[in-house]
Amino acid sequence: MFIYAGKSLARYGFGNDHPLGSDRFDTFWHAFQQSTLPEQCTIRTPVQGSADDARLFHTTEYVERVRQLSSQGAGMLDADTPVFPGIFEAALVVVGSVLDGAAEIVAGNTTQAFVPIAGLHHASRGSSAGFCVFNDCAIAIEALRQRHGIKRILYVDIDAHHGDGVYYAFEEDPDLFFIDLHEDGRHLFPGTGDSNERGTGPARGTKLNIPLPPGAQDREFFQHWPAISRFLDRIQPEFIILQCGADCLAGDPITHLKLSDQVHYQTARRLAEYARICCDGRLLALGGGGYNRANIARGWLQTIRGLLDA
Ligand code: ZLS
Ligand code: ZN
Repeated sequence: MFIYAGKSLARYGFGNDHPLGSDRFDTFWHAFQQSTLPEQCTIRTPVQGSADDARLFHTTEYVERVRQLSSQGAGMLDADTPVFPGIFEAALVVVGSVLDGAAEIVAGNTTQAFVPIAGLHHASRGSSAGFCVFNDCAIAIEALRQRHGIKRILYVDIDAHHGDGVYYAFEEDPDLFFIDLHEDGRHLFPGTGDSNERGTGPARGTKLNIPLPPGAQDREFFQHWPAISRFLDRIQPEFIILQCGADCLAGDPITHLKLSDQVHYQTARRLAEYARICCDGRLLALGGGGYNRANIARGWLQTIRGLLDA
């Protein structure tokens, strides 16, 4: 398994007074190095993507707006996403690393890759949202199609927040299979992801939105797995993307789910076992949210363990 790690990835953060602070990568990296996982992983240097990479999904106007604000070094992209000097380059490192991971998997140099900090699932084609400048998940989907000829992709998201940027971009796309377990939108951003949102037109039935009530525990999470297994049984993806946000764990300061890191371990392990059957094990994992420092380390490390144990 490839793990993307290095100072350039750590630059994607909004400082100490913001939930998505600049210390999240270091928290992960410290815990990773204290564990026995490095023996089983290959560390890869983060790669800075290009504006063209971002434009696989985003509009030229939006990419140029981010570049412009970044060089000004201040302002707001949206109410949750402040600008800092170099934010354009920092966001492109996330994108480039995710695209490198996808390309390495497709090339057969590894079957699995993990990119911490990535999984910025709220940005839409023309705008940022909720701490997310470029939607690396959606960019990876477009790259797999446009550059690697891979059409049928499964996207799974266990971040506490609904992956609206991915869902709405591919709502009508019958070849993008989507499973998203999240805290329901009554008290949580972005407010979407109702269970009746199952894809539209030719894509009806290709998406599974599973809202969980505030305070939900592991039992409620695993209760949905028989339905998830039935869904997996009838699709045949060629590639799997897992957004494994750690903000669904008990103790997160901005969400209300009370899950344990067993959800990360089990989700990763089951999907990696499924990947071996349907797509030669090809799975790209993206870190996602997580705002309690101990939880980031636990959720992401358990994801890596689950992937390796499969
Ligand atoms: O999924 O809840 C909101 C939107 C608001 C409340 C906050 N104000 C600032 C804007 C309007 C309704 N936004 C969420 C976004 C959560 C994004 C999650 C990303 C991901 O995990 C993937 C990486 C939100 N929750 C908490 C905050 N924003 C928030 C709390 C505290 C602060 C400080 C810094 C910034 C402004 C004041 C901020 C945001
Ligand atoms: Zn989140």
